[in-house]
Amino acid sequence: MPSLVNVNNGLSTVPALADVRIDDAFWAPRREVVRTHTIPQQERELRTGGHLDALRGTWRPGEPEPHVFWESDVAKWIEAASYSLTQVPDPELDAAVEEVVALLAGAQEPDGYLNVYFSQVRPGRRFTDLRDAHELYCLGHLVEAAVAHHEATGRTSLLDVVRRYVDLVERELGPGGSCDGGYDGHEEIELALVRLARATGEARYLDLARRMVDARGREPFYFDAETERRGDEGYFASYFPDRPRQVQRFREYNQSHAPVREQSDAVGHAVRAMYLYCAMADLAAETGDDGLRAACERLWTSVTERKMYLTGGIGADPSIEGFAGDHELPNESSYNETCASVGLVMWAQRMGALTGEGRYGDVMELALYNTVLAGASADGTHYFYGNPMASDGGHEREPWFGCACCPPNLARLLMSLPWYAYLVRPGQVDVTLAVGGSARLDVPGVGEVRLDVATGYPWTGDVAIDVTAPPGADLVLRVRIPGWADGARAELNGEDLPDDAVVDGFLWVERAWRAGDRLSIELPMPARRVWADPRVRADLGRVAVARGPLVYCVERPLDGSADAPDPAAVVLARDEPIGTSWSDELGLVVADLPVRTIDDDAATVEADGAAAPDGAAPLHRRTPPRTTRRTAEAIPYFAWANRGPSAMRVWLLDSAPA
Ligand code: FUB
Ligand code: ZN
Repeated sequence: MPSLVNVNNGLSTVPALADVRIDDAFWAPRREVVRTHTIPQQERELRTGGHLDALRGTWRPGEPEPHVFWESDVAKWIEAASYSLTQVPDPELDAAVEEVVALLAGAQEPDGYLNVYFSQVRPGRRFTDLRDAHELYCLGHLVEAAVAHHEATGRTSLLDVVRRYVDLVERELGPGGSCDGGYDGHEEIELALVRLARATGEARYLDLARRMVDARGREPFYFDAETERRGDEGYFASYFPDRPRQVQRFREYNQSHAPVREQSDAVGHAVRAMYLYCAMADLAAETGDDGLRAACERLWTSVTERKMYLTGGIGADPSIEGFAGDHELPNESSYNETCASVGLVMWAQRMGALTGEGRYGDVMELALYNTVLAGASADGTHYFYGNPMASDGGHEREPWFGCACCPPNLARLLMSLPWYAYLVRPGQVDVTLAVGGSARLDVPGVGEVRLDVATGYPWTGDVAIDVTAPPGADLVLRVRIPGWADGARAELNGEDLPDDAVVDGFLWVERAWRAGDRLSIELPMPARRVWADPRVRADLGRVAVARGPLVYCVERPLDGSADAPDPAAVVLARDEPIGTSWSDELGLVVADLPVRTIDDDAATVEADGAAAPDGAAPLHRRTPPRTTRRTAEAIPYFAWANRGPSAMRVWLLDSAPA
């Protein structure tokens, strides 16, 4: 059958990871922690937690079952490790990756099928529960891992495995196949197939991705048909007992409530949504599909203008790990899965590539520097699954989870950071994130361009870029100017650039670059107050603090190790300046907030002589609590919960002027 689409019509590409060096004071040490602590710790968890044993095929009835999507954890770890290997050679890690690849190859059935849960625990039931059982989701992660592994090592061992599996899936999803017209209940395979098409140049993978994207939500409804064929309620029946009665809610859960091109409201499980939207944006870029692009733009508005937390967290509703209604953004119960923000970063990058607009990079940066970074401890070995906006002390990061999707997702994102910093288009380079280091970029129509970037970001807003391009070649260099950066200034070789050089959120400089050319940008970074749309009921009367791309929070370690007020009792003064300073102890820029704290009961009651007859503090009283003027330290949100159990709040009480 002739292909419906061509590969590589997408006009933008990301750089090879090996061609970008990151050596700044912020990202370089954090990525080194991922390389030296996170990836090895996750390998240990995979070895001791059963993931690798399951691939050895030693499971016997009566033993604890392998998890239905363990392959995805293994795959994301291979992906992170492969990205790391492109940047720092590590024979030990390389050997571990090869061992795991060999285990995957050994677990593959002769016809290409690869999923140990169905091979061992439920033989004969493969592809009968696409809605719940995650087979194609796992395949998607395996495909991403295989492409990463191939690009890092040049080996095709894993790529060969996954291509055989994709061949099988292509047959089974096609006419007369066991799941003809199907698609997965957890999106991921679609974006992975686009990656596979780009890596191999084979358009049939794009066709398959588009078939699945377009089949989603159409009638006759695939998931009903497979439920009827299967004769039971599916793998997640016990988790969602209300599903038969709440048909619409559970169609929304996996975004199958309507054909994707007709969707406008971001609903359902947030990670599923992000991976679907990534695939839609990818397909729109590869094929020029305006219907998919328009849907992505509408969904973007829904997410970022009505359903996203200040920290770039998404998915307010824990019951579905997903979106709640418009402006429904509770603080204490906020879910904000780390994977969902990883997915948001991925989608934002794709939307920026598709449209060329800097506002997508603003959201990408927000999610990256706040929710995603908060997902791991400073030592890189403990993780948040959900990222609350407020806590009274009940949230601590854990070394691993029974459902361990987040830890390796975070690792693979941070190890592929260069893709989010640079984008190459014909005759043009976009710098979307200010990351110190250098990049060697092959720019169509220009040749090899080298950028050397020096910056103190995100602690300071200075960004200096030395540009080396082939003599005489015309190159457009675009640098994103974040929406928060009021008063940003830019100079080329010491000469001011005009304000109208900023278009679509990017500073544009087009010229035949000469040796020694330097572009210097200054992004003012005073601490700023932020208020929410009053329709966000949870934030009424509240204010938050941000500085540059970082959102701040007030934290009080419960062991009393810091002189910090109860974050719930902090009232931020409106009209006094917020100071900032570098803390050597924390290795962060902290904000010194002018606040009043609402004092504790005992002091108030005693001073007012308002105690109840038995001497206890009355529950309700006519005298207001006393307040004390003081300075409260706020730290970047990503850094909270690194000092033991702590109380924390992003949205503080606001002292509105009379
Ligand atoms: O279902 C696979 C992953 O596990 C999801 O993306 C996460 O939300 C977690 O449920
Ligand atoms: Zn997750």
